[in-house]
Amino acid sequence: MTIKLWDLTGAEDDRRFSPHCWRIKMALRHKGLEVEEIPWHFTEKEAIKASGQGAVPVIEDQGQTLYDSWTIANYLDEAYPDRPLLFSGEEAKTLTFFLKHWIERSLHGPFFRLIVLDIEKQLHEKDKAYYRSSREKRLGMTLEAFAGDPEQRRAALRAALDPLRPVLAETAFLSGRAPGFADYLLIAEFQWARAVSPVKLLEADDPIAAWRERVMDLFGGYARSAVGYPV
Ligand SMILES: N[C@@H](CCC(=O)N[C@@H](CS)C(=O)NCC(=O)O)C(=O)O
Repeated sequence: MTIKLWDLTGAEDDRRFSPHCWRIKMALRHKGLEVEEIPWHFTEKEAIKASGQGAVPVIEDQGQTLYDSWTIANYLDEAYPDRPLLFSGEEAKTLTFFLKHWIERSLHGPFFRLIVLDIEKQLHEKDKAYYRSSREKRLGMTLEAFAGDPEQRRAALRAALDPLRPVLAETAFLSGRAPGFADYLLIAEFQWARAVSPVKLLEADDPIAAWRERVMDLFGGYARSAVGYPV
């Protein structure tokens, strides 16, 4: 049975920029499950009300509605244990849980600062005022004040990414020899940026850039073929 996924989009239906949805889109390809990706805009809360909250990813599978990317990833391994696993075992799951929180607390902010204004430009007209007011309320300042100087922000992101470099200089994937959910957590941040912003995030000789190429090549170049700017 086809899994339904509500996936955030911009003015164009195929500009899919949600990092949390990218985690799940990669996870679904990893598991080889069939998916119908339904374009969704920030203000279309009604369409996902069965989930009892207002954020995506939301999936519908076998009569169940689920939300939250971590919950969904765990569900996919539990519901489809015979398909390739996203977590190779308890230890991998715990370390990946750490990575999720490190990404959310230490990386997501520097990415967001760099692309916060580019996101707004790509949104559907009906989402623009909601995006600005909800984010400015959360940040306690205007989007412009939060964005600050782009060169400084780029340097701050490159510095924030630093703990990944010694790891990715030695191993093909964050999950080891083969990719897993850890890799999808990280590629999701880069796919978010690439979908909305032309800014060059990494130098060509950065080990993270080589890893990004490898992950973008997975599943027949699925991530690479998404609408966005070249990296
Ligand atoms: N913890 C959630 C976060 C989901 C989330 O924040 N999704 C954003 C899109 S990336 C969203 O739908 N926001 C709705 C809104 O801002 O109204 C997860 O990992 O799934």
